[in-house]
Amino acid sequence: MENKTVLITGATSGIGLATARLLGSNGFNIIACGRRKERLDELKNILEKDTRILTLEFDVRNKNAVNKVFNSLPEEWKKIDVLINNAGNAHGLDTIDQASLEDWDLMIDINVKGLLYVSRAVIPGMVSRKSGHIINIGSLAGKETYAKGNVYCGTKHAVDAISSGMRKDLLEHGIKVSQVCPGLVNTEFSEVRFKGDEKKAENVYKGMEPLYAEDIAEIIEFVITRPKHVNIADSLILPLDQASSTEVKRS
Ligand code: NDP
Ligand code: 8X3
Repeated sequence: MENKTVLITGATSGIGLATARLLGSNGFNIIACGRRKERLDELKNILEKDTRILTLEFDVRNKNAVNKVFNSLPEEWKKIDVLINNAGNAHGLDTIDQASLEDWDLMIDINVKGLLYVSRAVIPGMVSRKSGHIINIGSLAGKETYAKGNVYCGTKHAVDAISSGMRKDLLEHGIKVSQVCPGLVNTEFSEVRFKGDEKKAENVYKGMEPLYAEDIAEIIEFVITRPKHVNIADSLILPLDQASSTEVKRS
């Protein structure tokens, strides 16, 4: 049987990188996306020993760039079987009266509009083939809110609603839509949120064992490899040390 082609946004670090490495080493064809070219090149060097890999360098916020990239995909890469909408970050952790408008723009533009631009470019091909699988990376922050998480939580609640709406729109076309929602995962996420402040980033995971990117990659692989009639519509994955956004057991 022909190997499936999986497109992963945000494949240069954290959950996206671990997923590309796991799926690539298990024979899936990989389209790895991100802005950091050197990291995409590095991933390509590693994975091309095991599988076929195409790297695409673009910013998901740039509607024109997204359209250009997808309109000029090489013929043999046009059939995308699985889309993993993973690119995203939190920017800042501030109260609603003090947060920066730039941070809000970044989160809304990347986590919501970027996900939509890529989806809109990929889904019509799935519709015409009457098959495909979209996996949106949501968050515990899309199921509840926490102080100072205002707009990040808002974007992840939007991913939750968009995932559910997508599933309804794509039902008649035989396309699966799944959402994978992690709690605390130790990636570059907190470094990005705190704009490179390593001390603040480390404190997020202090005295507790968070999830690792590889844990979520394994869940994503499980979601993708279910039988044709089974769709894992939603999933919430927490570390043992976390019960909610605000209830974390620390030593
Ligand atoms: P990382 O910071 O490690 O990875 C983020 C990825 O997103 C990078 O590959 C980055 O690539 C990409 N990205 C960011 N901005 C853009 C952009 N404008 N255009 C294209 N790509 C972009 O974080 P995680 O792996 O933790 O995050 C992945 C997803 O998981 C996110 O959606 C996040 O919200 C979600 N999540 C994370 C949790 C956590 O605790 N870590 C928990 C729950 C959900 P590059 O910079 O090269 O463009
Ligand atoms: C990332 C997890 O709790 O930092 O989505 O918002 S959290």
